[in-house]
Amino acid sequence: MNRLPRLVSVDDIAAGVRRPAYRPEDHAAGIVHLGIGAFHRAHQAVYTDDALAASGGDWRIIGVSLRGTAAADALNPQNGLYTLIERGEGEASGRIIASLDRVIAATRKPGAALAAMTDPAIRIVSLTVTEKAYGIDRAAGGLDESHSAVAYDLGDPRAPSGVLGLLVEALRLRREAGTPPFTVLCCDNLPDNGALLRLGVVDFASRVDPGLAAWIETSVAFPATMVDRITPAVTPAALADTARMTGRDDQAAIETEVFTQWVIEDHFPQGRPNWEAGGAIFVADVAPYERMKLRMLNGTHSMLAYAGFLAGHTLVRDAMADPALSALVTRHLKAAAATLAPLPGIDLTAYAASLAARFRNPSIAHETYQIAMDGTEKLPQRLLQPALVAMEQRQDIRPFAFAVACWMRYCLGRTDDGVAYALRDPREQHIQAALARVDTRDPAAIAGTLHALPGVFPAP
Ligand code: CS2
Repeated sequence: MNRLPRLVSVDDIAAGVRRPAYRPEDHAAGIVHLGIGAFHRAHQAVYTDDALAASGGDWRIIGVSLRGTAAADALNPQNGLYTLIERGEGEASGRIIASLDRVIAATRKPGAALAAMTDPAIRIVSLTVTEKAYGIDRAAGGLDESHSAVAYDLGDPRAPSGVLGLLVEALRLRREAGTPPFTVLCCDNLPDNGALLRLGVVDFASRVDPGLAAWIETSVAFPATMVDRITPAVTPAALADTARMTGRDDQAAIETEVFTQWVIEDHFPQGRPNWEAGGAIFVADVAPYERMKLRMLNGTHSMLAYAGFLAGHTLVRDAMADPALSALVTRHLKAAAATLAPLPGIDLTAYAASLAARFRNPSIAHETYQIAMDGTEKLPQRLLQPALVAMEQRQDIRPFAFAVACWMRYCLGRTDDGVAYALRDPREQHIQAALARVDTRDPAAIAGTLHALPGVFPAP
């Protein structure tokens, strides 16, 4: 097949694909986003696209890749444009997103991320960098000095490359220049994500300059958010579909489900886009929504990912087609819901049913192996915290115990047929070394060893 021309302009798209209702070049950037992966492009960038169309403003996004260069190489030649494919029942729909201004590959251009973050035009720095990138010790409530990026940046705080180091240095430079601070918007699946990131940033700053730490505490806003949209890693098949749909070669296309949700604490001293236009909900306290999503969606997702992967299912939808696994999903959703306080206006039974339907979505190919990644970073908020609540409330904890047991079995790194796989967890080496010392046919020995991993399980 001849190569199609590359997507470079909102004007040359096939009919049937939705175009932005604004001219991208009319809007300057107001947001820097760290971690410009599939999820950001399927979620916050889409709300911003809706906000620009509805209310205008200088709110386009400068994306930053902290590790790779693939996003920059895919998006910059396309002027930041990409296709969003939404898949639900019926036909998939395509839409061009124009809220992204450009992408900085931080490893290629040291200093470029800081330059963008210190530009007075930037009023929000948002993040989707995954749980493991922060370097915050959640059990101790402060900096994790053993985290490689944290250790490195503490050694050379003026030339940072990690998340906390970049935020602190950018805020230091803004303070020095008399530029108002940006609002820091954490969009990762972490409990109390705003407060948690604030804790990490302030603790890092206190090692560099206590005056700066005090200024951050009083002057910088860290609103909490709950983000939700199931977005699988992009596949070559999705890119081929996009080409058929748009008539353009788009190397940055994203496919996602139709459902999307964003609940945000409304605390943006330097202003914000009109994200309500995309359906975002602003509330005073995000925590109950976040707990609901982490325990019901993400906790059940993790259980299904481990159990499904071990049972030989590559995709979530195939695992859901297995009656035994789907019964476990129903059981887990019910147990997780029972740990939550009632939320006005939310029917948890209906929410559970909608989650099961989303997991079953036949047009979304979400890999169990993708969700299984980084278990030590995910288990605490998804499974262990609700298990503690269930224990306190004298509810059945077996669904949580089962899910944790599946993770433990997964940690052995070998299927029942003896096929080895990589754990893909920041503590992978630690887990492997610890398990190498025990008899892996002895469940109590495995459980004891994994319980002893520092900072994962709550203290007895
Ligand atoms: C998933 C999430 O990969 C995972 O761990 O549970 O990415 C999930 O798909 C999203 O949080 C949905 O909003």
